[in-house]
Amino acid sequence: MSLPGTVPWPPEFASRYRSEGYWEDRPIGDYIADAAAAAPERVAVVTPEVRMTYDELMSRADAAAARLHGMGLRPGDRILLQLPNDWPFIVLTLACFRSGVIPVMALPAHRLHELSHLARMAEARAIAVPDRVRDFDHVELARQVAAEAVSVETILVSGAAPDDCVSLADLLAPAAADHNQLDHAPDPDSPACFLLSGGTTGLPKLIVRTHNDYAYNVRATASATGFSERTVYLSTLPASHNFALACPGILGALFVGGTAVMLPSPEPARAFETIRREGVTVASAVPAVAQRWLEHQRESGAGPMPSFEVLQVGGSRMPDELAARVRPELGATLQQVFGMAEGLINMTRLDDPDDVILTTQGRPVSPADEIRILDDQGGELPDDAVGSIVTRGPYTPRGYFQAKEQNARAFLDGWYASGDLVQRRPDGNLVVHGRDKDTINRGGEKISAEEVESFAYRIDGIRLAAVVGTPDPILGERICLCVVLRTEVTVTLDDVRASFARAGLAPFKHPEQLELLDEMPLTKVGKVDKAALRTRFANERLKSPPA
Ligand code: OOB
Repeated sequence: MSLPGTVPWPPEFASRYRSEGYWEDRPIGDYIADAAAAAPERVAVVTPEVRMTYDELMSRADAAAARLHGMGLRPGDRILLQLPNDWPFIVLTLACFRSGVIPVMALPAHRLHELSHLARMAEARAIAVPDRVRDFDHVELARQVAAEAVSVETILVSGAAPDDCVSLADLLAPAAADHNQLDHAPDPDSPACFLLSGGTTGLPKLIVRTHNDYAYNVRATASATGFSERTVYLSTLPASHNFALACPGILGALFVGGTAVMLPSPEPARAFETIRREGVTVASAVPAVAQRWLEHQRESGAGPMPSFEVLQVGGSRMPDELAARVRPELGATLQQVFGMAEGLINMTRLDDPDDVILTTQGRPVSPADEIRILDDQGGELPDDAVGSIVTRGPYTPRGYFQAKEQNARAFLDGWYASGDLVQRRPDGNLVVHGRDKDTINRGGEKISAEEVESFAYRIDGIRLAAVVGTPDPILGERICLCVVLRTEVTVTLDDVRASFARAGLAPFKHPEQLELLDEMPLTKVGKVDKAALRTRFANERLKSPPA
């Protein structure tokens, strides 16, 4: 039986995906257990402090799965997971996959507003956080979330756990000799995890990924990226993001018996030192990070990284000039990735000609991915025309969790409309030209304009607010808040940012540019003319450096 609030694939599609071998009817944990059985002593996970073998990884994850069960968490129950890039993220995620408990993949930067919304929407029974990150107290944050979301009964803490919380060090400890293992495996059609949508409307939505579909996502991308047991994958992007988790990412490395290396941030000196020391073969980055890495390599003159074979770049459009520098300056093959947490992943292939690798965002990883490029009226466009992409396939779910209304808008007869404006070349490769959704893509972080606007309206003195992305040389886009004030009040960018922080909105959503207008430009139908705002403020000086 499927979880209430989820949208299954229609039976004819499900049976085709099975018979054609995309869905193998195995829970995700089984793939990793196979890799562990084949080479128990091989290193599975590396962090700055820890090296963990496959044997230890499975022992900890299976013991934790049984302990989760012992705590009363049953298949289908949800845990809101906000853990930094460190080994507890992997062990707890795998324990969930083994037990059927569903991790909800929050980002480390999320704050009270986002986490309490996610906890309520997912009806999470537990929340997992680190004790502190830099000077921020995540335990206190988790307590506030638990106070706002009645379903949350347990706070799991990595690091120093106070008395009212459960220690992740205990929960994730290896099995004792007389340890009982769980005797049931989750249904492969049940949810493995909930990912977060970038969100075009005010509130982020939950994307249900089943064991069958997500395992295939991992296998298909691992094959397109040439993953094998000699792969050493470096994750510096948040592990809870689909790109770093499963495209092919950490799970890809663990499916094939390779090694997953994690760092808490993409800071270049440490990333390069790690690439050299651990013999990293593949890393992934958003364009803003790729640019920092290229600058660092130029400035430090640190020399070659012989093991480094592939740099995957995606999350936002990589400028062609940046793409052209990857191979000559870093010595790695560039793989462009145009993907989405909602499913469809496009990749350039490692042996593609330069023209494809440097100027396109690749093609679908599965022969069963279907794509249409539509005009404004919903008619299908021929190759080379730019239009809105819609897609369906064996790892693109048919709807968000408990979201009838949004599903009616985002899924057209089962086709997911991502809101991206795309051109399909006759050779099948896609070029992303922009988007027709009201979001800002700030260095790969997706921000809903509507959500930021709703927080601006909480500020006394702001009569009208509109949020647009304006060009930023590093991040691609930054957040520009355009407001019409009430008469005789002033509001500064600092006021806005302080108010957003007090309201508990994640820092990456705080405006970086404030424009005061006498009146809001409107389109002929009376909507805010965002295109006009974008053009008008595109060249304004940056009023505050990006955080
Ligand atoms: C990845 O996933 P999300 O869910 O954070 O964001 C998806 C959206 C896409 O709809 C598109 O607007 C944008 O991010 N995007 C790109 C892009 N890759 C993603 N826009 C232009 N060029 C690209 N290469 O961002 C994501 C998920 C899995 C793998 C890679 C990225």
